[in-house]
Amino acid sequence: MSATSNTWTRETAQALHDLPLMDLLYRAQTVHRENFDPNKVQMSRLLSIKTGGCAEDCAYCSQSARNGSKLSASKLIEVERVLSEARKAAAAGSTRFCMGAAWREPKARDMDALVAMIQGVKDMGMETCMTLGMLDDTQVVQLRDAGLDYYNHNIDTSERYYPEVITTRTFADRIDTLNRVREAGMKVCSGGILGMGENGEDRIDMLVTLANLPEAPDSVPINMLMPQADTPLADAKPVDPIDFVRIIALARIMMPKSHVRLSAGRSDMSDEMQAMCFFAGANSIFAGDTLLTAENPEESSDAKLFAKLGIQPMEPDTEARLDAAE
Ligand code: SAM
Ligand code: DTB
Ligand code: SF4
Repeated sequence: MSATSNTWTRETAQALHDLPLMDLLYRAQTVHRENFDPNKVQMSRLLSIKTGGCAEDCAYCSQSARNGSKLSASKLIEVERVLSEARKAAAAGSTRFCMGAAWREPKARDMDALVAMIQGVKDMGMETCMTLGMLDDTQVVQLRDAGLDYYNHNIDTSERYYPEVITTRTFADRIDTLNRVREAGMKVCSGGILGMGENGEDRIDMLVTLANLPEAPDSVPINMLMPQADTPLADAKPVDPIDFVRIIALARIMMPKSHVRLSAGRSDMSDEMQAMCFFAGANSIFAGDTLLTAENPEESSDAKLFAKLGIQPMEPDTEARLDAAE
């Protein structure tokens, strides 16, 4: 479990963030080495198990029916198809399989298929993760009992900026789902997106909220907006790469025992930027050439990058942290 200090304020976080870059990176790398092997990066494979036609209005998302996106809505895909994709992911070195659905929340009629997917993937020896929208008290128990390891639900941005991005569910709704997941005993994966027009304080406040949860999330995805055609954020201004690296470093320092995931947007990042993110403490990625609907680097180009950097894929979670044997 990830410990949290519970006492981060915007001021203390901002002061770290504003350090000269070399000082910030040195501190982040020091914290990283105290908690993880710095040459190991965890690899997760994503699969969209239900694509498009989502009832929510997230301004960044290609899958929202309200964004007038041209993506047609699919049904929940067959369990067998999920398991065949999971087999390929395991063969390619992924140790976690993350299944995402474009839902506001799962329906009772979907639960049996979701349970079968979790059990089938676990039988292959991979960790399981799902991201299905909001969950109620019954659903968290059903997913936990099926053996779900992680639940991804992002806060996406600061509480202040959130209503500019999503109006169909609140920041508090998201925190409620995160609390339910944690209280049911599953690991929490929660982070956000940079590049949606938020300011520097919003980025810091997002990390303060995450770090001050009753327990810091086990996994913290930091996405760089991938602008999607037909969405309100299609023409958003790109994030400055050094600003992005600073947020990764700050996330590492504020949540020392969490996996910080360099998530969406890697296909628009240079090798050098990704290397700086790993140095700043990122130690998890999505592997495979598609995310949910958007592109991701080819496995072969990630393999080349890892070879150049001397990075190796991390074993499943239990062996990953330096304190795991304690
Ligand atoms: N429907 C579920 C939900 O929103 O909780 C699960 C899937 S949703 C696509 C998961 C996360 O992906 C979002 O919370 C957001 O942080 C990230 N994401 C979605 N579209 C993105 C984009 N265009 N660029 C970067 N990140 C994105
Ligand atoms: C997360 O934070 N990023 C992933 C995962 N959690 C589910 C999703 C990225 C989606 C990128 C846009 C797309 O593929 O449509
Ligand atoms: Fe739906 Fe998730 Fe996309 Fe929001 S981010 S529109 S909830 S699929």
